[in-house]
Amino acid sequence: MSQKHRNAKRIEGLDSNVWVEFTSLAAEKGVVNLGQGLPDIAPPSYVKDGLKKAAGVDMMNQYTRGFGHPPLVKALSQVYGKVCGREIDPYKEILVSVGAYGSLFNTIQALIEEGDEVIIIEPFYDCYVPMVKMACATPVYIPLRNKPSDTGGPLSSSDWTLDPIELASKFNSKTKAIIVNNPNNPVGKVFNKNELQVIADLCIKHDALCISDEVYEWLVYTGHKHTKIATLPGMWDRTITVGSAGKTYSVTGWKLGWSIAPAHLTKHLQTVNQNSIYTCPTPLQEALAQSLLKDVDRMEDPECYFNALPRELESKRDRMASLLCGAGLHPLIPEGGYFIIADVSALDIDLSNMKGNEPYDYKFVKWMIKTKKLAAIPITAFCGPETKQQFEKYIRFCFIKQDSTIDAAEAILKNWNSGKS
Ligand code: IK2
Repeated sequence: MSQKHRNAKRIEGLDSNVWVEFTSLAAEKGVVNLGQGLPDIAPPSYVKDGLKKAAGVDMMNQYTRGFGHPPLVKALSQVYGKVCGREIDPYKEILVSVGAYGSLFNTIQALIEEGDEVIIIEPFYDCYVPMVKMACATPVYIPLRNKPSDTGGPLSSSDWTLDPIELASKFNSKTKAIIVNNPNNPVGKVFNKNELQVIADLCIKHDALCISDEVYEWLVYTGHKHTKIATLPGMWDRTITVGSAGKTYSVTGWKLGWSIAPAHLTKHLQTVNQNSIYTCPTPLQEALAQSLLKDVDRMEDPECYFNALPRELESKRDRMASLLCGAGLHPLIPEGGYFIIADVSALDIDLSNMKGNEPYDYKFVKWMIKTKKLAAIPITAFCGPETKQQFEKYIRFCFIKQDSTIDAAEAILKNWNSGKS
């Protein structure tokens, strides 16, 4: 092959992708898909109607401001001004991009470079590592560590914690940033204020940035509270907070995301955005703006979607947990997000005859799709090379699904040991 046809070095080794691989396996006929984080519940009607209305206005079908449609950045500044208890400049401190992916990409391309180290907490949302590598920087991993259950009952994601001494040992003069995903995908951990304070203190001590991926910020279950790390003392100036319309309103196909950060950081993100995607679809941004404006005035109301969705999902979470327990899998009850991970080791399925040098969870999910017609996602897709063994007994199920989809999963899980499924 001609040397000129070779890939650029910065994408070397980044060709495999869990979504590409498992989404196509899960698409096989008859498979119940609890894999990718894709809601099959209906989005709120005012959100869908807003899009119809926006597309009906001629000028809404043309380009809008590159850094974010003005009504949308203004609506975001109102929502997050309330949440953060400070004024947020819609034009200088907010940037709209193509999903949270686009916002993370802008952030990492704009602020991370060769020689930098970026601390990533395992298990992590999978795109962080390739994005850091495409910026020619080095990911430095730290795993959440779990304590065994005293009771033999289900563990909570709050039992998975960072060791503060281990975390401190990862920071040094090359540390440019830490990426925090709160609530975490795939574990569902909601970092409490004390845990965030430990991270914040280290960021301040080492003058590091914090990239806080908060796409599941509204999805927090009873007894837990989401805290924005940007609101801790000394953190606003060094934090880029990332959000997603897809996750906020169950419209993942809209692919609109945003970053919120002080002006001195946002201006660098804007440089990447204007030279890569330039702008996002106007009708979607207009519809999102109108939806946020509807909700900003009723954020305390239980019927506001920000409160109604977690309520609806909490019962789905509990149902999934009990179905998994019934089939002999050991779930970790998530405090937030819409995924539940489960330890499959007690099932003792021998997969040594399966070809390929893959971790156990990859083989298990492939076996489960083929023989049980149930799709999930292997957790080692969310880990660095050193911790694959620690996490290969876990797989992740998505529970933002209609009751009928969960009924279909129930039928499979209830027949798990009968050979009927
Ligand atoms: N950050 C996190 C933590 C995410 O979970 C996602 C979306 N993930 O959904 C796929 C899955 O886990 O099954 C993103 C960022 C990207 O969000 P967006 O769709 O807004 O780009």
